[in-house]
Amino acid sequence: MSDETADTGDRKQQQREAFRADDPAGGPLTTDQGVTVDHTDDSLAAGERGPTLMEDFHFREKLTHFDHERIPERVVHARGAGAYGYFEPYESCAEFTRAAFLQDPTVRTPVFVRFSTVQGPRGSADTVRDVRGFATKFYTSEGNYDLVGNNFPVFFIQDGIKFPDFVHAVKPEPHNDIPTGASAHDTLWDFVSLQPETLHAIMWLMSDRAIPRSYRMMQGFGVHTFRFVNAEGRGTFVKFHWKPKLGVHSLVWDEAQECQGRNPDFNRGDLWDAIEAGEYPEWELGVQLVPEEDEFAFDFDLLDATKIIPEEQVPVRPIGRMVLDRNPENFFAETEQVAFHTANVVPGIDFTNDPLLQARNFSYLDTQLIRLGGPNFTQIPVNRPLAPVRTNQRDGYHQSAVHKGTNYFPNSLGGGCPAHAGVDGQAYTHYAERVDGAKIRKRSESFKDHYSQVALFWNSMADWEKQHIVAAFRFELGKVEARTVRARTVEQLTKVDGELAAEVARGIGVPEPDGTAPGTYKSASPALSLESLRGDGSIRTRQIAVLVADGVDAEQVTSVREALAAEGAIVEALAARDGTVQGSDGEQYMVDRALPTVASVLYDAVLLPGGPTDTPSTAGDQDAMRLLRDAYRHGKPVGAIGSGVGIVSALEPEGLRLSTEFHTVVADHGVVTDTSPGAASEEFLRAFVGAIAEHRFWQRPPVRC
Ligand code: HDE
Repeated sequence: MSDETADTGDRKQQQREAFRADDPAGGPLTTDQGVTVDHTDDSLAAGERGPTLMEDFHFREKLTHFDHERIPERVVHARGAGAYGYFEPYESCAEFTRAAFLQDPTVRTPVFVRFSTVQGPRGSADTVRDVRGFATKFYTSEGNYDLVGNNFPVFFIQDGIKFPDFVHAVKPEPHNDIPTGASAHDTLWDFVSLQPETLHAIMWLMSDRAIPRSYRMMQGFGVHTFRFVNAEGRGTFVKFHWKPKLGVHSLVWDEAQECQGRNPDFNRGDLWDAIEAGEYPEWELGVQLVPEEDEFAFDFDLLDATKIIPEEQVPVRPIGRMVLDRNPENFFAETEQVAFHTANVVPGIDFTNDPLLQARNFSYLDTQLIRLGGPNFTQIPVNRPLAPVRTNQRDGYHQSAVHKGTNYFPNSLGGGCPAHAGVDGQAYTHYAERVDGAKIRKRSESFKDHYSQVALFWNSMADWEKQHIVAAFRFELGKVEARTVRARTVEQLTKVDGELAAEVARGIGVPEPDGTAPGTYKSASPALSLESLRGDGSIRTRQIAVLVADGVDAEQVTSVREALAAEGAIVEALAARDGTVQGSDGEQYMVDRALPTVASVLYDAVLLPGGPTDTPSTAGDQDAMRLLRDAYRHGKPVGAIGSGVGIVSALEPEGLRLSTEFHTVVADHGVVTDTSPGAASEEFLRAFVGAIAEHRFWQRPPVRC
């Protein structure tokens, strides 16, 4: 029904050719020394069946280089995907910060963003239950600024000294290196049950935020309270928020698990394909600003990274937008070697005494020295600032600059260069915060409330979100072998909300706690619910499966396809076999994919077209019917036209009740039917597009979560 698949193949080939054309030399294969090689398929040997010779420098060089191709993966956030783009502010933020890239709406600052999962190794699947990293490098005119955030606004611990403990607990267990990319195991929950400061982030981890539909559809947060500093030296506390234009959407857990097998590259492929297709993902950068004098105006500590500032208390103020419009050309060179660091700041952005942030300011440089093999990783193109770099740092592994002149300061022999910036306001000056105190190892009393905001999050969830959270707790704790750990976690949950604790306990075979009364903490923040983050109602880049078979009304399919494509959706015709199907008009129509190669979890919605008289043979295809059933169970929109409506009735054992009302077009819990034959009506298309924009229909019985 289309020749898009062929187009994709051609596009990839064109890309390869373009990369080749980039090589100015063209020319034949050489060694690393530039010596031309005429033969790379057989090693140099003493006779046809003889031993390989040491003097085969080409063979030795080739294998040696191969043996050294890998560098240590990141200890956390090992698996990721990156893209280039730009950031532009909406207006000058000079009132709060002197950062140059936040002053002028006509100035675009290039960025590189890397999204990641945390627990799994480089080769793990994308759709695991996990936090997602959201790290942005701004190549500003004043040097590189890195905003190294996550898609949760809170972290699991308050002080960085606990990071190795937390990461050891969540990573695979040391004796057997199991599980990969999963948190459902004893050591994590042992740690959680003993360390209640983890609970707030754990609630986010149990929520649908931990299984995003797409990197393009998740929020990002700077997590810590940072400090803006303006030209007069006045500081303002700031929290950073990224909000996706496409809205925040998630998978359901059952689907996420299947997707790990069907397409382990689900999220990275989605980002890559969208950018290749010119559907550039976009986020709005927002800030919550708190004047210095209000530092103690909250019932939590601004320096505590396990707390949010509720948006109802301090609204998020949009200050700019970021667009990602270019894929990297080489994953290793760019995405693997990019080195983010929380201490990469520019004038106008400063730190606070958040003990988690302070620890990060040590850790990132340290980790890069081991990963990238020495101190010169800032010379790697993806890490190199666009701003001029003039230092007296010299030599070291992988030095690629040829430095000239003096290498110390002060000097007279080098003309005093590079000189200090002087007092013209260009240089980075640390915010002169007054600090005094005794040297102690002690957590501040103001960090001690570990429950109120966990309850705030729980109270803010819609009913379906609460059901998903309970199901996630049951899944995770149900995999914990140690019953004492299960019970201790439930005990912790009783301090958040009695009903939550009881619901979890019921599913995992531990005694229900006494006192199942609703929690002590009553407040809610509607901004935390996915209900309030649906986006702009567009269906751009949503993947729609159209199930076709011989006898299908091809004209109808073409008209729906065109209508959905006009809304920006990506439509694929799926049939039992690749190749063509015979339309009701007797013509052959191309299909995009064979059903055995795909699955419902790879699509956002399903459409069943009809035939002019009979139900097309889709109904007899097991793969097609499975795809339809899975889509329905996962709450996805289902559309059916004409005799396609008959096929949808196969969902009745799943709980579907097709309406008996006498209306041609009926939309019921995301099942949109049009019983009239022929081209799809405007009314049907409107209702189907609306259902796709809604994303999922949680009230539909029973959505598997
Ligand atoms: Fe990280 N973190 N982190 N982290 N983190 C790393 O740096 C660390 C924390 C985050 O795509 C490492 O280059 C400590 C919070 C992202 O390359 C390492 C602590 C947040 C990425 C490190 C934290 C993050 C990292 C591993 C507690 C959200 C991936 C490789 C004090 C605000 C960046 C590397 C990329 C990576 C240390 C806590 C986000 C080991 C010690 C909180 C997105 O340095």
